[in-house]
Amino acid sequence: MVHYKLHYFDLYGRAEPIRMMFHLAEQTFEDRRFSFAEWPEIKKNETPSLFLFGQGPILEVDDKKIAQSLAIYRFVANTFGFTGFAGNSLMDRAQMDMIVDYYTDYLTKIADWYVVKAGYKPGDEEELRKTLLDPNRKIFFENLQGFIEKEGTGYIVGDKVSYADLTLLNHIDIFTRNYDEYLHGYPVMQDYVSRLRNLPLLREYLAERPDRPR
Ligand SMILES: N[C@@H](CCC(=O)N[C@@H](CS)C(=O)NCC(=O)O)C(=O)O
Repeated sequence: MVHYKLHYFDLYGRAEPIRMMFHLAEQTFEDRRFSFAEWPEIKKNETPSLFLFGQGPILEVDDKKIAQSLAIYRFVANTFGFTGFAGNSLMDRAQMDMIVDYYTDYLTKIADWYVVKAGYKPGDEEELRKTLLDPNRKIFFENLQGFIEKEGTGYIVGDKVSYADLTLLNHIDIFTRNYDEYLHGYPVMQDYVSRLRNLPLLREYLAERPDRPR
């Protein structure tokens, strides 16, 4: 049996969609979590033997290691079928990759707000929210709402929960913990997220997982 071990901070962050997929696939895995305080020592001792590029997450699959969260998402998605049922096409996969790549562009644009909000850097959070986050959020959510409505299945692509849905869900989950009006004014996003949260195995996981701010 294949042994999976995930190494990451004790946060949702970039690792949570991986944890969600393992849970939805009912696949056991080792979930090694460490604190910010422990990280410098771990990084010094385990780079590059484990942390190939000196960062997490890392997924160990037996004796192989995968770095880069999106590469891990795609590997786990392809392994467990979260890219859709067997009949789904390479085009569906490209659409999922497109959505996730678009999401990472958005994250890059609004990162200055998030680092201030999360307390990683000093700055005027309210000002950054008004001038940076809100206008970019509007474009991002209006585009996503268009995709969700056009697809008409409750999922962003196809007719089955995919790694793209879980990436968006995790992002929205983290951001609403930091900005409780994050989805206000975006009813299609609200419905979409609440449907995802209520998928049977996911609802159970979300209720039982450790509660983390980020
Ligand atoms: N592009 C990488 C970015 C990885 C990354 O920035 N990891 C952060 C945590 S979210 C990290 O390990 N930071 C600690 C460090 O750089 O020393 C990915 O998607 O995995």
